Amino acid sequence: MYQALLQPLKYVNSHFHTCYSTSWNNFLFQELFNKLVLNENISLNEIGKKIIFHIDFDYFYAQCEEIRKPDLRNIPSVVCVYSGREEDSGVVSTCNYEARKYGVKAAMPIRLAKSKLKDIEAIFLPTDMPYYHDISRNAMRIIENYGELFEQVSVDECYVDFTKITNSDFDDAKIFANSLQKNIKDQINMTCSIGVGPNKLISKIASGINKPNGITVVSREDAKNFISNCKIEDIPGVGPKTAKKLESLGIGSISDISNKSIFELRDALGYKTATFLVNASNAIDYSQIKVRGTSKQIGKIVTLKKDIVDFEQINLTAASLCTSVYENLRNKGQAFRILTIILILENLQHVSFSKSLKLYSASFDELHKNSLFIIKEMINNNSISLDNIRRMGVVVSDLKDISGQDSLVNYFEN
Ligand code: DCP
Ligand code: CA
Ligand code: CA
Repeated sequence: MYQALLQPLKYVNSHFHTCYSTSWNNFLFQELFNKLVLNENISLNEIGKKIIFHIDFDYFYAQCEEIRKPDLRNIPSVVCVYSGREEDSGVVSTCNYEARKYGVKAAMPIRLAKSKLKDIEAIFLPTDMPYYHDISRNAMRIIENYGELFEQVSVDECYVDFTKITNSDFDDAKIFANSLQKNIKDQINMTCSIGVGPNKLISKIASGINKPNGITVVSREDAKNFISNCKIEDIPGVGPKTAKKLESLGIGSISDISNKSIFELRDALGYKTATFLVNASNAIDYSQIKVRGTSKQIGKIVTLKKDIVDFEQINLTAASLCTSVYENLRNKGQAFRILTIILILENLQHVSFSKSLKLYSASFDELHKNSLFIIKEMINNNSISLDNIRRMGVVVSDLKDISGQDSLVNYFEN
C-alpha cells in the first residue's frame, strides 16, 4: 500500500511549494493525509460519486410528546429540564414550532420561556428520556433497514450513504428523499428534515435549511456556491472561539477562507483546523460514514432486470437475496428476529414492510418463506405491477449472537 502512495507523494512534493494555495493541491494533500494519517482506504473516484443524506428529526423531544398527546400539535409546547431547586428553575430542552413563533428556544431559562408565552395557552412538560430513546430507536431502525452505510450521530440525527439507491444521481436523490420522508411519517407519524449532498458537511448544513419537514438537495456542481453563501458559523464545529480568531485575521466569510491556504491559517488555528476549514470552504469534506459497533442489521439490495413480468423472476431474486443474507448471518453466528423487505419502484417511490418473528431464527427456510410471503402481500396490497419494481432488498435486524452456544447448534441448517 505504501509503495502505491510513493508516486503521488513525490508529485505533491515537487509541486506543493510553488502553488500550494490552489484547492487542487489542498485536495491532494488532504487525500494523502487521510490515507497516511487516518489510514482510510478510499479512492478519489469513490469520493466524487457519493450521495450522502443527513436526516434530522424536527423539534425532536417535543414531537415525541405530540405522538402520544396529539392535542399538543396546535398549541405551543415546551419540553423542559427542571432543576428542582424552585418551581420554574431549569432550562428549555426544546419546543415545537408553535412555541418558536413566540421566541422560545432551547437552552432558554424556563422562566423566560413562560414570560414569552404569557397569556397564551401553552404546555410545559418535563423530559422523558427513556420514551424519547424508544422513539429514536424505531426511527433509526426504519432508516438503517435500507441496508446502506448508516451512522447515527445523536438521538435525532444520522448520516446515510445512499449512493447506490440513488444511482449517484441528485435528481433521483430528491425523489428518494421525498419518499423516505413520507415513509417515516407513515410509519411513526414524525417529520424530519433531510439534507442531501456530496459529503457529510454539505448534507449536514443542508438539512437545517428548510426546517421543519424540509428537503434541501445540493448537487456536486452546486456545492461550492452553496457553501460560499453560508456563514462561517454554519460550518459544524466552528465555535465562537474559532470565529473570533478568524475575525482577528480579517476573515469574515467562507469565501475569505477559501482564498487562503492551509499554511496561512496554520499558525493561528493549528494544522488540523486550518486543513478542515480550507477544505470546508471549498465544499470538500473527506470524513467517512462511521458504522458503529458490530452491524445491527444484515441486508442486501439488488437492481432487478427491467423486463420482469412473472413472479418466478421475483422468486429467484428473493431466493438469491435470502441466500446472501443467510450466509452472512451464518458467518457471523447470528440469529435475527426482524425481517424487512424493501421494494423501490421505477419512479423511486419505495415500499417497505417489517415483520417481527415470535422467536429468534437463523433458518434459511424461515427467512425465505417469510420474505416471499411479505413480498407477495406488499405487491398485492399496493397493487404494484411487477415490471415497475426496480430494486428489491431483504434486511434482517434485531440480531443475536448465537455462536458458541451448543444447545443452539441446530439453529443453522445446511
Ligand atoms: N436538546 C437539548 N438541549 C439543547 C439542544 C437540544 O436537550 N440545548 C435536545 C432536545 C432536542 C434534541 O436534543 O429535541 C435534538 O436537538 P436538535 O438540535 O436537533 O433540536 P430539535 O430537534 O429540538 O429541533 P429542530 O427542529 O431545530 O431540529
Ligand atoms: Ca432535530
Ligand atoms: Ca439534531
